[in-house]
Amino acid sequence: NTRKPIIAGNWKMHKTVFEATDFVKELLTFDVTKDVELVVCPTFTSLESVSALLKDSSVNLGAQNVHFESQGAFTGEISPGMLKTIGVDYCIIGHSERRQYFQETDELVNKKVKSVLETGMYPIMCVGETLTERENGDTEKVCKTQTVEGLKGLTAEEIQKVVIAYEPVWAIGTGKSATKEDANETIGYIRSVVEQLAGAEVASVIRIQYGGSVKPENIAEYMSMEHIDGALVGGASLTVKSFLDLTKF
Ligand code: G2H
Repeated sequence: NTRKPIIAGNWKMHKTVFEATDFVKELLTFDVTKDVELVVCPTFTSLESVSALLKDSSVNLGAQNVHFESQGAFTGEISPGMLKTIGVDYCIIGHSERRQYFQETDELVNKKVKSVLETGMYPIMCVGETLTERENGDTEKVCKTQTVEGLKGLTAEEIQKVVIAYEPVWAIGTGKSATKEDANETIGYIRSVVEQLAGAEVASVIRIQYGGSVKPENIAEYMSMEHIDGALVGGASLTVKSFLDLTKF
């Protein structure tokens, strides 16, 4: 396929602005491959400083969350326009930690996805089943609902701009990763759901990542699979060496 792989580092609630800028300065001393799109997703407090450093590089910048309104009385929230203004390219939406600890619903995810696209950024929309759901045989049902509801009301042209991250919740930060076959099968299924929504053409170009305990030791396995277009990586994205090693597959 012709889809460009995308490796995104989700730093979660790690790194002060000093640690974040040190990381990026070190990262930029290396020749970063152009065959893989690299994205770093620091916390809000580091976005502007990191953005300034990444300005003339091929590495892209992502936020980990966003509000769907453009402005208003929403104490503590940050709008898509505020992110776009400081050079943010991507926004992770509906990560399972946000669904689990901050009660994010498919409806909210959908509002955020729409708002991010309207602002001219690209959503990285996360979907994935919990362990109980997997054990009940509901993996496809859950992924389908989250994909359909998350992309609701979008045109095919808009859907094409979305990156989907399939992250089985039981594999996140647990050291337990899905087998490459399981991940590929579910991602292939998600691609078929996209086809139902937006047609075969969009389904063939939309990028779908795998996420959940991806590390340099297993990245090549995932990347060898037909439907897997990259990875959303937490723990293994936190050091420059490990992050760069994720591009060697
Ligand atoms: C899944 C992933 C990053 P980790 O949350 O999105 O984290 O790679 O640490 O499992």
